[in-house]
Amino acid sequence: MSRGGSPGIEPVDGSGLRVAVVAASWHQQVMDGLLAGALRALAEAQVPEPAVVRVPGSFELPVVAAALADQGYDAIVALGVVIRGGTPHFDYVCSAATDGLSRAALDSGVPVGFGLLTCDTEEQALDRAGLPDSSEDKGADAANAAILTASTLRRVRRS
Ligand code: DLZ
Repeated sequence: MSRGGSPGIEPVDGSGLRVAVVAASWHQQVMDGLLAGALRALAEAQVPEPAVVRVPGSFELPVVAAALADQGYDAIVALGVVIRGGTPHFDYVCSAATDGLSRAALDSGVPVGFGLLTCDTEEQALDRAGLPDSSEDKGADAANAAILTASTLRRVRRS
């Protein structure tokens, strides 16, 4: 997949932000890469001690993201991977997770970084997981987007 159009987000100063990461557990190798990438990006942005909460599958991401948003976090990073398996499950899980994460962000006003990979094959997901041989690091991208948006919202709400 091309990175064409990606804004190349610069890390922001996250030292004053409370951030929580919610991560699904299906497809362990991919999830290990996504979670490590997100935590690396948060550390580079000086975010102090991000909370990490695991859920079983991507379907469970929204309800926990919404609960974390209600607990006063400034930004949530949601991580998961759904692999198309020739069953309708793929479409149901993807749309439930996507719609639910969007709703959690809009209802709470807390930005949710969208680190949900929806791929045809595990190889595609591994290539985006921020592992040594990957071409993309979607966990880091989601973390950077979440803290950049939290910082933008602070500025907008002060103006
Ligand atoms: C059921 C299911 C399937 C088929 N595939 C995935 C997947 O690829 N990635 C993922 O994160 N979760 C999957 N799940 C599990 C659902 O997200 C959910 O955990 C279960 O349906 C239980 O609610």
